[in-house]
Amino acid sequence: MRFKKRWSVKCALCTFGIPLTFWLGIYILYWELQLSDRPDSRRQPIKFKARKPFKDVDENLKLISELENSFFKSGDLEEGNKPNGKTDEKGHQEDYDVVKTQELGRIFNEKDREMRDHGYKDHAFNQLVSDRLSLHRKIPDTRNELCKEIVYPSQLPTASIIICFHNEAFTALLRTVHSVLDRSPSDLIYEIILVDDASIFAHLGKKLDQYIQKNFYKVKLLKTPQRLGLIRARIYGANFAKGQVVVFLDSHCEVNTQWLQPLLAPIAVDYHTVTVPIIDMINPDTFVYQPSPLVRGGFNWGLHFRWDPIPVSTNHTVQPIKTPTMAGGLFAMNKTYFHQLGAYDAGMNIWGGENLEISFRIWQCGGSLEIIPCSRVGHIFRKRRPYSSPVGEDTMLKNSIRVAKVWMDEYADYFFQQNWLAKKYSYGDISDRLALRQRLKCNSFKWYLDNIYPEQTLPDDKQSKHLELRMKKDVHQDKIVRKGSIRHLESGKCLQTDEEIFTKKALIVLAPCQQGLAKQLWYETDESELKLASKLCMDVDVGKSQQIMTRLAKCTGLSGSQNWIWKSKDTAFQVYNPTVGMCLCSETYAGGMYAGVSICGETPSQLFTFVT
Ligand code: UD2
Ligand code: MN
Repeated sequence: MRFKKRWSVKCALCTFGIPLTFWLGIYILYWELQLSDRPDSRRQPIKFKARKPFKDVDENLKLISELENSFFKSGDLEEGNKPNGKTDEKGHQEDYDVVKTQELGRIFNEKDREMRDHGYKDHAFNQLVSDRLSLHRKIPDTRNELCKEIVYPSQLPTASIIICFHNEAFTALLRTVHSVLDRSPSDLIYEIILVDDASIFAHLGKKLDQYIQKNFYKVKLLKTPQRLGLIRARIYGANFAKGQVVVFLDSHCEVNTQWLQPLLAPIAVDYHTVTVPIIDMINPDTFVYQPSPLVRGGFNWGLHFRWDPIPVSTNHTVQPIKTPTMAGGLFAMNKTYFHQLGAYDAGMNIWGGENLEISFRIWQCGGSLEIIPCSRVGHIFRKRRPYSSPVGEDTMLKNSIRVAKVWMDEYADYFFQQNWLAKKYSYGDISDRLALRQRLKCNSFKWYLDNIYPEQTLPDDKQSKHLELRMKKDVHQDKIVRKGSIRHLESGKCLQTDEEIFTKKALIVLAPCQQGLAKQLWYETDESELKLASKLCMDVDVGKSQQIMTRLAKCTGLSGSQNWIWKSKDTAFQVYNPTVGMCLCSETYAGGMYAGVSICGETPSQLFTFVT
């Protein structure tokens, strides 16, 4: 018996064990080879370790490989979820229509929701929508009709387009590049220089290299040796430029029809002219493209850039408009002049202040800065910056001190009076910049205020406070479409604020309906906002948690998280929010009933009626 048992064990080992070990070995070998062969291999991100300036290396690498694994699948639309517009061969939406674009953020499942939240964390805009849009999508031509009649000279200087980026979303970056190639005469584009400012995301590694190699021949990709910040990264890029004009763009733009010729033409006439397009708004939540009004650049004494109305005397719709300052991201300048004028202040770190510095310098040292109404470029305006300074420095403050000390003479005092922190903040050595100012024999700041920005008021000027207030005042006037209460069909309750009607951030709850109660009186505007008592708007916190609550917030007047689109569902309506891509619903929490949002579906908790 014992003998038999031992034999049967041996037999089993021979028959199953040995072949099993053999095949297991082959299998492991196969996968090893596969992995090292694959361009997106999980080993790939390790390459990025060497140039990573962050402390939490392992945390980041983990995140990178997670992202890498889910990347590209994110924007892919499953059968049945395809956008209802014209799509390219990959199913990404190509044509433009506000309603269709708003649909692109729709969340179909948990994976979508995760992707969207990841995108917000990394980029502060809705990456899910960006990934679902074609890289060649159409955008509305927002120019004044008169612009279309202008004929530009056939001989214009060539441009080097310089786009710096740090951790940009793959599709937003490539859409910027494609829009330039799609909407510029090719003989005017000498090259496009992409400057990768020490990005750590895997999709900006081999995947980007390969995409560039396969799809472009005028695009050069440079990598900064370490994180330089946007100011030094631009200098770095400009040093490689070979075109006659350098044109800077942020890495999340879409240039509009015939954007380049109007920027180059004034430079061809006088190379001291620096030109800026009108910056249209790409909504960070929905990617809806909205035209910007005609305004020009100014600043306040805290040295923050602001938009100013255009003085009536110079109210052009087509002609260039002289502007005291520029927003910073998008402009064109003769390359030699850019260097002659001192490029940028290389002592400035990461972000902020360089736009006022170059504006003051252009004007004070003999140049001219103009907004070109016939050139329009869309830019994703984010509500926050998704990156920080590696050493935690307040770079805006540091850079602004350098601006004040170098260019503003006695007027610098106004800045320091407003900014007590600035008095003690370390700002580095400015001797080179002071020498530059001497060498170029630049005018005083008083000259600049008197001649270029006479509209500017001083802080101790009574009129100034009045003007600031006027500028802050919401110029956006809505049309009310209907007013009444919003009734939840399932519970029969009505939406109302949890607190007073003027209390910001108050949660929206479901309470017994009471006719005429101000807390339940909603005004729907022609921009699809829901204003309570005509003051605050129903809004949602996006990308923060699983359970998203609705709250009251200051009306922004922009399409986005405050948009509520009523979609008929036989007996009642679903109320769709294009920013979160989900529908208004009732949520029960700690015994109370709240208004939240959830994935749109056939559920009675999402049905509402507007009772006028
Ligand atoms: C605005 C400008 C921006 C710049 C900034 C002030 C527009 C449309 N944008 O802020 O160009 O003038 O004001 O400094 O006028 N980047 C790097 N390295 C970094 C940080 C950022 O390359 O360390 C890139 C970034 O990926 C982007 C560009 O610099 O392409 C501008 O940064 P932003 O988009 O965060 O700045 P924005 O638009 O808030
Ligand atoms: Mn930007």
